[in-house]
Amino acid sequence: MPEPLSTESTAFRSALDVIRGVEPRVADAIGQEVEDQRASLKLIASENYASPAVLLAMGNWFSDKYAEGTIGRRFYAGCRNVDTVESLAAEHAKELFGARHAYVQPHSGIDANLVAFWAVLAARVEAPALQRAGARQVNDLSEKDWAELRRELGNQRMLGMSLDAGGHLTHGFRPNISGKMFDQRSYGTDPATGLLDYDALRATAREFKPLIIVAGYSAYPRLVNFRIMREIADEVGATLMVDMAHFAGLVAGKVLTGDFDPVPHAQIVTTTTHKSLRGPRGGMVLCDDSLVEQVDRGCPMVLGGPLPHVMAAKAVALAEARQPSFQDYAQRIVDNSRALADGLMRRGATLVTGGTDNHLNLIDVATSYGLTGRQAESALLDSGVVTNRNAIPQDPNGAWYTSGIRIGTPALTTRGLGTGEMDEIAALIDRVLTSAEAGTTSKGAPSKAQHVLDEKVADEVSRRAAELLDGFPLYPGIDLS
Ligand code: DSN
Repeated sequence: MPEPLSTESTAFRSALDVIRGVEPRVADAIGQEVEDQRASLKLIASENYASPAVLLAMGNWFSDKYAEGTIGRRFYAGCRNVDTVESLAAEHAKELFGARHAYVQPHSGIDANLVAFWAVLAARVEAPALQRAGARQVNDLSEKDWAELRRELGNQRMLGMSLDAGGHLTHGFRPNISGKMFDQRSYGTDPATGLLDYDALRATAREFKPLIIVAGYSAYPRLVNFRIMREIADEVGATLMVDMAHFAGLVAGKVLTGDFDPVPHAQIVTTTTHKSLRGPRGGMVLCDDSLVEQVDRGCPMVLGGPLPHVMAAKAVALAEARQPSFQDYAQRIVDNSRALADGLMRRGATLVTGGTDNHLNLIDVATSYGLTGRQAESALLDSGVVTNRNAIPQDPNGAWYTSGIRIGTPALTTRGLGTGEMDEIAALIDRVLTSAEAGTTSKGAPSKAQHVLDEKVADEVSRRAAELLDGFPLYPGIDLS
């Protein structure tokens, strides 16, 4: 007798059947996506696999509801069920992170950062201006006072981690809206060690006197001491904002505690919910008591209508992250990351900072293998290993071609791979990158984009990667065939 189908298989099969009845190509693409993910050795540091419960919480009638405003104070009627899921998500977030306040509406990391920037501007620039003018709100200001306030809002300074040291575009860089809003200056890492240079940061902060210091990164493989960051911020009168999008799962899982947990130290903390935290695609803001009112104005200040179906999924994911097993997961992410670092370095690779303390590694592929990041990324992809290129400090190849490959362990750790498999993955990466060579353009000139890789190597590594993955099936309880 055939085995009965699991509840999860039945749920996803039925959902796909319903979709197939309207637009079969969408159902096919969804089915193909899970097949592709199952077949991919995913080392992208910002990706993960959400649980079936998180995925299912997103596909429902909450998607139909407008709910601008906050819990119990909406611009639309009929929001009691949205209030329920938003309150649950916020309560779980507060408990999980020990935060005074949680705002779970942001749709993404950039949205969460915009909410945070405008909250700080509202508290520190707008509120004093209103008080000086004896006005309760901006509509009460004279044209002259309003023009003056707008000038002041646009004339503030931000200090953020430089992009090539691992910072993020949304931390005040010109191509992003944050760079157009703020006069930004960057802090970097010590060229000798690759580690954050707090003394240099302090000196820059004293001289530049920013309104906001942003800490947090998307490609720095070490810990940040948030106690020192807060000391520096306090000394120069800045608000400390931490973007923990990459490492929120390590904070939730109590791997990052004390000086390395941003929540007790920063006035405001932003995150995405879909990276190491393993929730649905979305964002979140945590803050202390000083910014609650301003953070809660995120929608409609800078956010479009909240996505209640995603807030429902955030509540489920945050409930999962409060389980003891999540702490074990978070520790395994870091153990795996260290094992990958050791395996690569033992085979001769140079890693930025000489290793890792978190979920990611940054391989200097120019020094190690004579390749650009772009060439290394493509050679690895040819061999079934999915990574992304990333700039390294003082990158000679710039932000497009880069000299680095960023690799992260949250996704493969969710799949169950452990330190033994990481050593084998290090061997596969090293095999590909020692075999790959820089290619040439169609006119025979040296190219930073093209690479040459023996097909036999690509096939051999792809085969071994597939065998490795076969031992750790993704969503083993779900059969769509
Ligand atoms: N896209 C995220 C990352 O890969 O780090 C950040 O924007």
